[in-house]
Amino acid sequence: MTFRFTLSGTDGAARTGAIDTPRGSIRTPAFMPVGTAATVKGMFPESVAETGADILLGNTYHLMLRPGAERIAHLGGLHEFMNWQKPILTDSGGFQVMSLSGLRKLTEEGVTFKSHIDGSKHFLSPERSMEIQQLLGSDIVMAFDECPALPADRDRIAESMRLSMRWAQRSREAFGDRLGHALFGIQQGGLERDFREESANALREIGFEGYAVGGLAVGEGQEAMFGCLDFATDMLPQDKPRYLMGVGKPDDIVGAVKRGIDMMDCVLPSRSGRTGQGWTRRGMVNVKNARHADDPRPLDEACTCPCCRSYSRAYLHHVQRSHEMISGMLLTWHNLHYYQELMQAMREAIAAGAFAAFEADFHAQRAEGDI
Ligand code: PRF
Ligand code: ZN
Repeated sequence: MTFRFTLSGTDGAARTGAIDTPRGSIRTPAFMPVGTAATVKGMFPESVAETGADILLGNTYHLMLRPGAERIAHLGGLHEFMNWQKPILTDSGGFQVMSLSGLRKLTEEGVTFKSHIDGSKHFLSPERSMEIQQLLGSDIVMAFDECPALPADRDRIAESMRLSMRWAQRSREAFGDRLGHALFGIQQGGLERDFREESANALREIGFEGYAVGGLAVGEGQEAMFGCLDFATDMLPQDKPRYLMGVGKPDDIVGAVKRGIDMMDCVLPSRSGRTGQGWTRRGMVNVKNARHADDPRPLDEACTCPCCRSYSRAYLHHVQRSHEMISGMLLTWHNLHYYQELMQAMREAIAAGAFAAFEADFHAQRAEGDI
């Protein structure tokens, strides 16, 4: 069994298809729930699968610190450890070091940093990141990269992108070729067309099984992100999956798919569920709001998830206000279910050549606001 990407339909720049792996098929466009610490918080893995997820995202940074990659390997790998047998994509750690860790020192070799958990000292490099992701048993491994928060000046963006491209080469050499496993390169270059082009050319020259657009959704806003995607995706190979890292809200996702993105991940549906936010066809609903206290209706009457089938807004309001664990559990389930239904609707619309109508309807329903 090998790793294979097959496109089955396109509509404008939007694409639908599937990524086949030995652990199962990933329907694209795909949304990957985030399982940072070997769990999608508040969900059983069986429940995550029931929402329609074909693949999860895991994090090198968190798992190397706790419980440790070697430990997970001895316990049979991440799939076995967390009881998730479908594909797992792991992020490579550099991005999380820059956003989460304490004191850090960046050199050509890699990055030394202090754990955000206990202050202990650690080192990550392209070689060590590839080793950790292999120990975890990741199906889709990300190249080791680095990126500045935006806005940043052009010199800083260029320097960082070129370092990431040298690290991409070292990632490819360290990963080698592993049957059934894939290595994805990550395009950087901020919002600058020339740097995105230089980065894409460097990655294509090295050769990867898939290509991510990194360095977006780091403070630039949706309009600027879409403006960049308008040229950035086109620079990447047509016949390989394209992954937009760390995006996003439902309208970000629709806009990214429209511009040729095949895969995305974001903590939003799970994290915001734990703070009382429910995402529906009509936009975001905060169940904490007093207007829900006596409301016997479900979050979304048209939704078939376990939360909407059996629980009222009044109940969600009560358990959120009381900080009961079931609050985050129910809203996370609903949100992941909504995200997966959105992906399914887009896959069907692209296959039918009806993405423009889908998009118009998506925005019309949101414009109506919450019921
Ligand atoms: N690189 C990596 N992981 C990421 C990003 C990146 O640029 C982003 C940017 N949105 C999220 N996660 N390795
Ligand atoms: Zn629901």
